[in-house]
Amino acid sequence: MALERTFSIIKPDATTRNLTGKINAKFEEAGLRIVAQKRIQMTKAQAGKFYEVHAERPFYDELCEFMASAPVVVQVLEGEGAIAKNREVMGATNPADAAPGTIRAEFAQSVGENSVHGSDAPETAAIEIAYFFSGLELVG
Ligand code: RTP
Ligand code: MG
Repeated sequence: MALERTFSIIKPDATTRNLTGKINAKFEEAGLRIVAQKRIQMTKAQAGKFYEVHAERPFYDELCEFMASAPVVVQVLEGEGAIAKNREVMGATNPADAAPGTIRAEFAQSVGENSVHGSDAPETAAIEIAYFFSGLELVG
């Protein structure tokens, strides 16, 4: 499998509970390298653009409100098959369905406040990385 990069967000429910380090430890234990990382607070409009694909979903407004409610940590993770590996470490969207030991099983509070985001495909990973990071900020 090829070395790949994926985009990750540690969401407001996790940053406000001081879980950034514990979540990063899960990534590193799984062999994912954090090659870029910064803590930012998004506006609701910026969150809305990021989650544009979900604009028609009933939870869209609540999701954008939540993502702008407190700081998030945006990051780029690198590793062999990083996109799939990250989603495996994250666990299912709904923490009630997440496998034991996954980030969402251990830390998520609900299907909405589920601690992490991870890209779902190479195309979305590239778009999402470019939305938050310049080439100069990516140091492999
Ligand atoms: P993400 O994009 O954040 O990595 O999560 P995902 O792929 O596992 O889930 P997705 O279907 O893309 O949904 C994006 C985010 O929207 C929130 N959500 N809320 N209230 C609800 O029923 C509901 N469903 C989804 C979650 O924060 C989810 O991660
Ligand atoms: Mg998704």
